[in-house]
Amino acid sequence: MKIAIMGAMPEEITPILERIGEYKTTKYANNIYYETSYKGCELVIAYSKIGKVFSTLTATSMIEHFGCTKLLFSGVAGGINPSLKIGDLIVAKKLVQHDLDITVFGHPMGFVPGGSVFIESDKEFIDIAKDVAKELGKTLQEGVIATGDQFVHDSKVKDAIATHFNADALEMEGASVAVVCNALNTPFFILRAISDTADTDASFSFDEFMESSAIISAEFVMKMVDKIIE
Ligand code: 4EZ
Repeated sequence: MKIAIMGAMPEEITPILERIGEYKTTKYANNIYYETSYKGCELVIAYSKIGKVFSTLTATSMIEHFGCTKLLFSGVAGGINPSLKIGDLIVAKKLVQHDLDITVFGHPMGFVPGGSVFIESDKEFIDIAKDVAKELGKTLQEGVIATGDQFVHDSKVKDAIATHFNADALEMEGASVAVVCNALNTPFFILRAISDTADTDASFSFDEFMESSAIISAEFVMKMVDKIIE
């Protein structure tokens, strides 16, 4: 078994690399991939850079070039659901591209012919996550994550995404990774810890909390890896 662990920004994977200690670095497709053997299981770790295009490239490379058969994403997100506070964890039950818009042709938001509005994540991984949360005594919310190529910092924009997709959190990579994994039959899991609430002070909140929230998510994902390879 070879597991891909990805984030979008360096801060999202650094806690994982620090925990692992030794790894081999390989350059591929304008990115760096960190390969290691962890408790007898092969891991490929990388941050993609921000947004749907870079995350698509990295997820595809990890599966098609590096041969990963499962993918775990760790990172931070803007909270929509008011029950999500800074540092809280949310796992995606399903994901949607909130900025995919050919509605003028009568299609629903987030839909293009041949695709689907929502993509569901792997149920087994969600069950493992629930077990991990229980063991750690942590609350883990499950919900809809909306992805788009913009850092949302406006309650009106946030509310529109919330209403339209019933979304609980938003970020910039999850749904594109989901599209790749779904197409390539690779079980995947998207975990995010809240760094801000996507309104006017989102950028300040992000700057203050992204590092601590990224650590919360990364530590949880490593506990998941421990359980998956158990
Ligand atoms: C994107 N990521 C943010 C990248 C910000 C700054 C240099 C997560 C995220 C997010 N995405 C946290 N809060 C968000 C928000 N309010 N809108 C979109 O995945 C890069």
